[in-house]
Amino acid sequence: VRLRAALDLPMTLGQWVLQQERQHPETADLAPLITATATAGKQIASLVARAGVSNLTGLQGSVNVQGEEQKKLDVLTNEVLKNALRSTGKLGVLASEEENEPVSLMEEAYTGDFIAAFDPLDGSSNLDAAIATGTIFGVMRSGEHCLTGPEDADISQRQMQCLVQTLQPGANLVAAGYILYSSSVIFMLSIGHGVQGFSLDPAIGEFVLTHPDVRVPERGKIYSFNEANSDNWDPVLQEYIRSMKKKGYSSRYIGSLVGDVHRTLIYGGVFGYPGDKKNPNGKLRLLYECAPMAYLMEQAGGIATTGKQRILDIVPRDVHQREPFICGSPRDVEDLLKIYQGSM
Ligand code: AHM
Ligand code: MG
Repeated sequence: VRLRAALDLPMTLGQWVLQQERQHPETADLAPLITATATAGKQIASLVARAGVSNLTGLQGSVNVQGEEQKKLDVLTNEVLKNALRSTGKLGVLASEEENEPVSLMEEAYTGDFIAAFDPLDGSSNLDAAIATGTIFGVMRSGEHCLTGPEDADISQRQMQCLVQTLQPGANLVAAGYILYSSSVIFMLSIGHGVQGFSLDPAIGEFVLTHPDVRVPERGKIYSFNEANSDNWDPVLQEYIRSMKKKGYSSRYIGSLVGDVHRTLIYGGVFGYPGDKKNPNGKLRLLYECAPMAYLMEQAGGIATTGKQRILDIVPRDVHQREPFICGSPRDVEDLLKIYQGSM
């Protein structure tokens, strides 16, 4: 009996990928990207865990295109993830929070039939206090022009086609996920057939399936907003939070999107970074923060909205575009949407 129990180990991510290839052959070509992301996740987890020891806390001394001071680990983790993904030969373009413009990989790609957008180390302002951080990513398919191009198109024309294709709505995602660096390292992933969660087993150095078929609870008991901004919120949101307090909800807010969304997926409730008078579009970036999280939330039975529009329907105009973002348990988010509809 003890032997059987010892052999009854959870499935590894590698085994799960092989299983998916059989069950959903149309997803088979995603396998190298998933494997590369998982490997980068393990490398980043190790860098984050050792940040204090290896003098990797603090600022790099540079500013990204959004005017944010880059941390040493923002820059390093961007390289780790970028190199892991480009080594698959599958990417035509990648877009990152830490890159001013999308990066074309057409010249070095083997097939180049995917586009990836990512935030390599989200919540990095929490890092020096050893608070949870995460990696967020989304993958889309690139169109034909990106691969072969019109016969007469030169490489620069094709590259331009590819770059434009970065601006696809979240509804076009074929895979999205996050890796949470916290008391455990958790890889949450969807390739369009629900959400699966894998935990890094330090004993074998592999992600193993610990959260099969994640479903967000229909309703939760937690709301998660940066309430310091509430004086500048619209009256609907202010009323919504007041009603939650009356219903006895608790408040939890880490200020690390991956941690806050992960808790919302597991325990239920609502998380939001809304627009306000000072920042009408909030803070979170559509392409590599809101859209992948919205994809996971919907795949787990939840809702993700700006309050007025489904996140996955928004067509980006810019790689670093921000959008108000509210997501979570269907009943909790519907309560907010009802107040918005009543106010129109
Ligand atoms: P970052 O990508 O520069 O780390 O910023 C995004 C982070 C999210 O993780 C989090 O939800 C949000 O910023 C918190 O912002 P605030 O400190 O304004 O509450
Ligand atoms: Mg971020």
